[in-house]
Amino acid sequence: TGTETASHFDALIVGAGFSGLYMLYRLRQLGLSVRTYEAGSEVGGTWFWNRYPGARCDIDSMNYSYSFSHELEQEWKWTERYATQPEILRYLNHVADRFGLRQDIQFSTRVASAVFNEATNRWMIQTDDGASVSARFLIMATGCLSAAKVPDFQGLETSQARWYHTSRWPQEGVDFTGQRVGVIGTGSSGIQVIPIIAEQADHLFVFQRTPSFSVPARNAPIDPTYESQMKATYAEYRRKARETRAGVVMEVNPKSALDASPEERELAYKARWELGGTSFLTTFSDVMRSRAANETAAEFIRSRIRATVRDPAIADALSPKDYPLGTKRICVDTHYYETFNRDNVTLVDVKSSPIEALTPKGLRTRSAEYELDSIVFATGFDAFTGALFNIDIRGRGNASLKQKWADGPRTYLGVAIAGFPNLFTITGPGSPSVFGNAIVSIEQHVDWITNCITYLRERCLERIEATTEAEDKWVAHVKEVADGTLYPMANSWYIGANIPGKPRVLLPYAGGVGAYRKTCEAVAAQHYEGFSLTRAG
Ligand code: NA7
Repeated sequence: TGTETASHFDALIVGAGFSGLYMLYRLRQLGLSVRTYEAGSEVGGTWFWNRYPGARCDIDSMNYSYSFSHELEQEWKWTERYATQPEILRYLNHVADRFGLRQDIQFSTRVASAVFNEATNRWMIQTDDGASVSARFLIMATGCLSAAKVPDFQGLETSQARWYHTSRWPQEGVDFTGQRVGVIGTGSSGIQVIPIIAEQADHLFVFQRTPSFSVPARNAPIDPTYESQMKATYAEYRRKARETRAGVVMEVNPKSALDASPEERELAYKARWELGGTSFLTTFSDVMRSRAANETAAEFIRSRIRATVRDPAIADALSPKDYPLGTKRICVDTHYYETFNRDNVTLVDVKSSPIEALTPKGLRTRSAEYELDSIVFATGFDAFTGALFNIDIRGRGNASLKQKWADGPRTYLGVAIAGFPNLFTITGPGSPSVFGNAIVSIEQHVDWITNCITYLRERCLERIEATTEAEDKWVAHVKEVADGTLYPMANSWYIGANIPGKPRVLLPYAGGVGAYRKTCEAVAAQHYEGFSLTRAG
């Protein structure tokens, strides 16, 4: 390392969110020279960008946090069951300061291209400010939900309504007081922002194409007894979480929903509904496996919507009917359905009458025009591949990643790609992170990559590359597992259906976080089975 020039690094990390920060921490511990590029002006990634009002995590805060530092997890105090975006951002800033990470991060810098040089086994990286550096290892910590998707409506440039995407929210915030506001989209982001804007705006129009299933968060200040119990048993808790399907210890009822009587089901769903949060999906063992079991849980939620929303036609419009519960990510809300009882809120169905254009006054659907002062796009992300394709990544033989993945992403374990040596993707396509607590998956990938790089350095190996055979097998396995689930039945970002022209492939791995970890560990224990390793020179 000592002989390298200033523009060469042992490792280059793209992104300084949860993944990039921890990756930087681990590689620095190894004594590597590391540069991190971050597009935002601060650390935080997802939690830097998504600063719309109401933004909050849907995994409880004591789980949605790093486990790598005992002191950190003991000393940090979360204030609410579900942390708000500002609180998570404070936490990540604290982590960056506490471990002295900022000095190796260059902010407000985007990576434009990365090209693998086969003669030197190095990545040549160019940034949008024209600088170029090289690195032995290139680690994409670019996030699964970071490339914002704005539908390409006509008139986006000329509309006089101000518009915002939830994940590109102005730092100074937006005051909607006295305004006529439109929100487009009713996924997790829409469901969080809608109740808050409804309280502020003069009138809110909610443009809904597909209704979501949402369960109440039942957010509350953290109970001090719960906090001290968790902190007393944190290590044990984290160990258990790593072995679960979703990275969270939840009580999974082993019983099938179909073996329970209607009364028993009603009681069980009601209990989880009162508890709040995504554990609703594990009320019975087969809610996410059997279409018939799933329908019993879906119908319970519809009954809650009918009980909450006074106008039966609006309740009906808010009730999903076309896809199984959980196959589009379940939402967690505070007073979402109640919001539709307000006089200043109008639900507009844009499935039957799609939005056609933004107009000088607001927006136009096929059947009507809406005068709006502001428009909020809660329209989601080009998940998993969007952020990677925004960088011109070229592997061996100058082959482009975008071309290689034209029919859908191909990875080995979601962490490596044949033809792209020394490149790692943290929580890449084919890995399970988004099916649960992403932090558990992020730490697992970072640890795995750190161990892999250690292994290579100890043996003077300069290059690691997934073999095509291993990659083909993994892609086939991911597909086989996906085909055994209900996920392909919905048009969701999980399956690429929210982006016109994107191949329909289940992007995350549905085999569970615990089982996946075992597979990754076995690969490492078998001296990186499925990879080819090359010595220097
Ligand atoms: P999502 O879950 O992808 O939701 C996007 C929403 O925007 C969804 O309701 C879409 O309807 C809607 N949408 C997208 N394009 C349009 C157009 N052209 N017209 C009308 N409506 C549209 O994104 P989120 O940001 O809410 O959440 C993403 C993840 O972040 C979430 O799952 C959590 O994991 C955190 P559609 O369903 O496609 O009909």
